[in-house]
Amino acid sequence: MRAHVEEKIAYRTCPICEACCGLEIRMQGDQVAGIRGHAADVFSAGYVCPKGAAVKDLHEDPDRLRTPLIKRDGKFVEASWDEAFAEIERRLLPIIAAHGRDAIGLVIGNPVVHKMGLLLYFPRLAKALGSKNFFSASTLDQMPKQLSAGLMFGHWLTIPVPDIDRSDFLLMLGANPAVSNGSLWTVPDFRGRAKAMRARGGRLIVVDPRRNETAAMADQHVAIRPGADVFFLAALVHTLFEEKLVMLGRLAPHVAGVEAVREVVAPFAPEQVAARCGIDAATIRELARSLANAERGAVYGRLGTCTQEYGTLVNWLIDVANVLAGHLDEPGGAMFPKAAAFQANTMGRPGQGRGIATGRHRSRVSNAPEVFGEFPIGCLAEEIDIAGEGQVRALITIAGNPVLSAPNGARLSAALDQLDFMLSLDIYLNETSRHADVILPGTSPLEEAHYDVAFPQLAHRNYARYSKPVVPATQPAEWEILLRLTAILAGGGAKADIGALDDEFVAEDVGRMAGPQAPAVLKAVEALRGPDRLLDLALRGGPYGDMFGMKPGGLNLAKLAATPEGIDLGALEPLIPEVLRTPSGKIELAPDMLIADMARAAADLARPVPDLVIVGRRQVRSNNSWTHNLPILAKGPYRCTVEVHPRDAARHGLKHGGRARIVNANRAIEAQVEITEAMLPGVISLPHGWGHDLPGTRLSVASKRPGANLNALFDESLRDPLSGNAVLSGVPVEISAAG
Ligand SMILES: Nc1nc2c(c(=O)[nH]1)N[C@H]1C(S)=C(S)[C@@H](COP(=O)(O)OP(=O)(O)OC[C@H]3O[C@@H](n4cnc5c(=O)[nH]c(N)nc54)[C@H](O)[C@@H]3O)O[C@H]1N2
Ligand SMILES: Nc1nc2c(c(=O)[nH]1)N[C@H]1C(S)=C(S)[C@@H](COP(=O)(O)OP(=O)(O)OC[C@H]3O[C@@H](n4cnc5c(=O)[nH]c(N)nc54)[C@H](O)[C@@H]3O)O[C@H]1N2
Ligand code: SF4
Ligand SMILES: [Mo]
Repeated sequence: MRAHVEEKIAYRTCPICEACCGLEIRMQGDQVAGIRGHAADVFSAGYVCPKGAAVKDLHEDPDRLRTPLIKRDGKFVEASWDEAFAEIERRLLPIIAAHGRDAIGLVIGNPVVHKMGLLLYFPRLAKALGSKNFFSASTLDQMPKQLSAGLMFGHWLTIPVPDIDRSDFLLMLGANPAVSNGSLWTVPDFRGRAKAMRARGGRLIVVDPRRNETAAMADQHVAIRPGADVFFLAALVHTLFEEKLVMLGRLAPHVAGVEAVREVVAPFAPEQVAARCGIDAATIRELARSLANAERGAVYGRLGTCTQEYGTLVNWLIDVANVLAGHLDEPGGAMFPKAAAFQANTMGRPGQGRGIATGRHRSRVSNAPEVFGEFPIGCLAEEIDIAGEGQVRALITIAGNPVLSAPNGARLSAALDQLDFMLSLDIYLNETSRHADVILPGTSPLEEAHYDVAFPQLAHRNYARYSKPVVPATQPAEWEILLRLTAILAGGGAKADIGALDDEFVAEDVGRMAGPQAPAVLKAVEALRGPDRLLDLALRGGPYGDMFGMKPGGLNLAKLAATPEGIDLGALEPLIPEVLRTPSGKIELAPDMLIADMARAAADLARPVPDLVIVGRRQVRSNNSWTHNLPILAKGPYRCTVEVHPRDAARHGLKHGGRARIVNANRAIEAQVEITEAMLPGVISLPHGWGHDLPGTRLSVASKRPGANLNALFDESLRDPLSGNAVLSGVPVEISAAG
């Protein structure tokens, strides 16, 4: 007879992508019986994708690490937490003593932003480490947008997002939210919202070299040559000026640099760029007119606009177009969220700030400028494998898999093997962590509380939501692991009292922020520890907060925790000028760095179009490099296919379902061919994050269908020089039938 197990329902924000859907989790005792969308969730209203349900598989995955591993004589052996921390201290500190702090590199991966404990505590570790060799997935992803937004609006995270529910015109470049569910734009159920917009008579236009799933549901697909967005947008902005469509409206007194923009786009008439873009001039002009004439519209660009040589320029021109067409900070246009907690643009003096700077220090080998405190991740391998003063000799990775997710993993793999010591905080023994000397297991997302620290700053509607842990902890929380590492790096030792260290840090933070009120503020949160305490502080002192009792009815953690469906904080509202943090207090439409970089683009306009280039794509049942081990997502049709237009297939002798060899200089991979009209001729597409056939991993499901690693084709030194972002798109390749 089976013992009676109690059923209960728990709620947890999905930890996988930026849509941040609310999950409803049916529990039988400590077992997950099923997961679906939380219908009463104020933000996602029951929407989920197949990855949400896969959180069950993630929680249960037998390959997910549950004990620390230490490599002894080339083999991983299980170790206790005490042994693992002692080993880290024993190995790491002598390297710092002999070679200084820059000898330790730090790599932060994408899942960090989806876990409250990791996101709030890695900065403490980074600070204690004090190394300039800091790298993250940001330079494989969104750094160009952060840089352009930082220069224009004064803060790295003051990024406008389309107010889709009130919009009637959306021009989208290099994004596929119908599959990705949105990025730098937290918008659960994009499809539903886009359909509603179209039903209202609105127009969705997708500019992309692939007729992607979003283009397939759009009013218009404009097929652009990869990497030509800078020319397309310069021509669009040119047209706004030429046809007298510029309307600054309410923003006029808050915008600087309009004339400089007019001058710099002058050479880019639509007729001049049409050939390079593969888009005729009439279409560009029509889009400019439609954008300007739209009552409520926005231009939005995402990953495909960042992973190219002119990423920062493209992302800047997107917002230039929003400003000039009168859509920035207008309802139904591109607006700024106002997050309930943790956001610098709701702190300090409204309307003015220090702005941002880059290049405060440079990387040792390539002299790449620091951007937002980071070096380009493309520089990681050379910082390790090129000997010399200041070389990286040890590495800490936190939820990152750069061997697959960054270009030229082969060089990086070889470099990782040369390290004196490597530590990974990860849930898997995978392509990157296999190189570590110590792996500390991350937690199942169901074991820890959660608040979306980053995404409300990018959400199409203001909201706040908190999830309690769903199951009891079976190991130290990730924030505790990070604090212990912080203690080790700060010299406090592996056995430090991390509770006391946490108290010290919080007292310091509060002292800085609350001045004479600090003791009362600390008293107000004295019952809390860890991320919860930081969250309560941030909520209560934030723009909707209860001000520690001074504003009764305001937000605090207790109130949020009692509301698992979340609290809706309303539609986005105009925030200019208060959101600005530029030194001038204006929107800087023409930052010097960007105006100067336009010369690089201009010189490139006549470059001949390569015969064949490759771009990436995302798929509903896959998330970057780490969900291929989850059975529910791994099943079904084979996915790591190279999409090829029929014309290219014919000219290269490729057969549907056959194998192709894809070559870039001396790098080659093989992939299964999928012939489709979705591709622009001359462009092929392969998803990234695959290539699970490397030895020494523990990914029993993923390794059965390893797929090909797109990034193995790419040169790690190719990047947008301003932001340091890797070029992962539009790279020339050759293709042929494989034997
Ligand atoms: N060619 C090409 N390359 C790309 C992209 C592309 O479009 N094309 N996209 C880029 C983008 S946008 C991104 S964000 C990067 C992502 O690149 P990475 O930041 O390297 O992220 P992932 O590949 O998702 O790997 C995540 C790692 O975190 C681990 N992990 C997962 N969950 C947890 C957890 O809860 N705790 C801990 N401690 N670890 C966890 C996983 O096991 C894995 O090792 O890839 C980039 N690479
Ligand atoms: N299912 C799923 N969802 C995800 C992820 C995932 O791996 N799987 N990853 C998450 C992450 S980390 C991120 S950052 C987001 C990214 O989410 P999105 O920004 O929506 O990125 P993608 O879906 O990769 O779509 C990028 C598009 O850019 C196009 N493109 C490529 N090169 C160019 C170019 O030069 N110009 C133009 N105009 N277009 C180009 C590609 O064809 C593709 O359609 O997705 C997140 N959501
Ligand atoms: S769209 Fe899917 S993966 Fe993304 S948060 Fe929602 S359920 Fe999770
Ligand atoms: Mo990303």
